[in-house]
Amino acid sequence: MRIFSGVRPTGDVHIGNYLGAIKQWVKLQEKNECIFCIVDLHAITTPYKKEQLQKNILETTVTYLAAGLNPEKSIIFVQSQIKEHSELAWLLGTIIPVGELQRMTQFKEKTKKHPKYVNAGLLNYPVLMAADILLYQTQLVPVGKDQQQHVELTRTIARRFNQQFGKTFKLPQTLLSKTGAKIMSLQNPTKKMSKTGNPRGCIGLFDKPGIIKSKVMAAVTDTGKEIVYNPQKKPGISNLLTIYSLFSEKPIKQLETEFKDQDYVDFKESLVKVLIKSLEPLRQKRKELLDREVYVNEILNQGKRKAEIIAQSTIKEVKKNMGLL
Ligand code: AQP
Repeated sequence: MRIFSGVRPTGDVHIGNYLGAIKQWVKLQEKNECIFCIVDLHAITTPYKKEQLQKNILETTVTYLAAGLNPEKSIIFVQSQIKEHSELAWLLGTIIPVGELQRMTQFKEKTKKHPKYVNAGLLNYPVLMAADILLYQTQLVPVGKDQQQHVELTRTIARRFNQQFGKTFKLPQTLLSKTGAKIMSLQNPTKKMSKTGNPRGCIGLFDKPGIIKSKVMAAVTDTGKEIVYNPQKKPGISNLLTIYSLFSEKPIKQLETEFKDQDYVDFKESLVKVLIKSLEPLRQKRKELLDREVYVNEILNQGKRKAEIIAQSTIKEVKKNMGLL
């Protein structure tokens, strides 16, 4: 299977990004043809600091590698370095009605979050995402739940293009992580954990042990004191159980039994230990990689060279089919 996915270099990658997306990628690269992108053109659709962008791109690349992506098995590159992403986005933009873009949940949410930054790029975000995916004739897109609607729109765009201009694109499918597709904020378990949300609600993949401890111990819990999974009635503890289960690889049912006679504090203390133990190797790896910037940049250069071959071939076909060549 051909697989494509990416992360916006908008800040420190958190355990939601990891459990919802990156952790799956590491497994998928073993048996598939994987392409993973640092989607910087998406990052500039919301407020950002230009002085910080290159640092964020490097950090996101290092995160991919520290989490276990292997450049021998996966193609890793920066979106803006392959101009065909923007070119295809323009072409696809001509076949998608504006109303469909205005209906996208993420557009509405980001518009609310940044009312002074509602730019045409934000509206066109899903078109660029469709271009990212279709450019590589992708079959599977492993993402968190928040991106599912965009992958569905990508399918619609591909189908419409194929009908209008002849069979050109493969129709991609979303691949959602079974339980980690939507990790919630520790401070507000009805909202997703986010890089640019409340920092206290978000555990960074490389947070130091002391920080992990303080965030988990301060996590919002629910009334009552039972450790049971019930996202409607107990969203806080259910979110923590999900995180515990995914890092410890113990089923939630088993955790409920294990913590039957214990209270929230016991449970949180145990979760802190699990998180610190699981994330420590990633923290070490990141430290080593940050000292090897030349090596990391070479991985991106190589990735660009490989991805470009596929991108150029698709764009040629698209332009031919649209009558532009
Ligand atoms: N809370 C989450 N739980 C599970 N998966 C998540 N993802 C994001 N948040 C969660 C998935 O992580 C991948 C990369 O996300 P992104 O960087 O492209 O942008 P995003 O979805 O907008 O993520 P953030 O962290 O909330 O960033 P900001 O604050 O910049 O908007 C995607 O597969 C996403 O589904």
